[in-house]
Amino acid sequence: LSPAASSDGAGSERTLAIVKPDGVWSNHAEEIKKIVLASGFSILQEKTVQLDEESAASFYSEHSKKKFFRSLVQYMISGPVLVMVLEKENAIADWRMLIGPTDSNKAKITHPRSIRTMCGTDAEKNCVHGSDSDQSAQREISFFFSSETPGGTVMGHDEL
Ligand code: IDP
Repeated sequence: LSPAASSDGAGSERTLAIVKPDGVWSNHAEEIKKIVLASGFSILQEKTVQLDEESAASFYSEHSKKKFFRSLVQYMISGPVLVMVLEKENAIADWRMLIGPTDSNKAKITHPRSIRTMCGTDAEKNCVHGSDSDQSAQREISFFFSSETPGGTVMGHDEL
């Protein structure tokens, strides 16, 4: 397994999924993993991590100029997150489709069966993350899995 590669070149693709702190606290992680597996994804790697401020800010650095950035970082460090590398054909788009739109309140209207409808609260506390492109997937998988998580504490590690 090469964690930096999001595709093995044989039609299957990798993406990074995160159950964010609100999803972990509300006990949705196991249910989300069942949905992942029932939807045909393989979970290649997974771990539970308590991010610190610096690493959460680095993960979301593309949003550093946004008004919601500080709040987003505080949200992401408010508790442990479950990070998973998912693999299947078309994994990036299919996982984004399963989680639904960014704003959980919009998801409730437009994507009633999405994961963000199930466990998200609003535009910030939306329960789950999914890489938005092949480039993001490669960066995000490397961020969490190519070495020790920068500035975070690994609470559980389960390499499948
Ligand atoms: P995505 O997670 O659906 O790809 P992005 O636009 O990349 O959405 O935003 C990253 C994260 O920042 C979101 O998942 C959400 O937690 C938070 N966020 C995005 N837009 C807003 C907003 O308008 N207000 C508060 N938080 C937001």
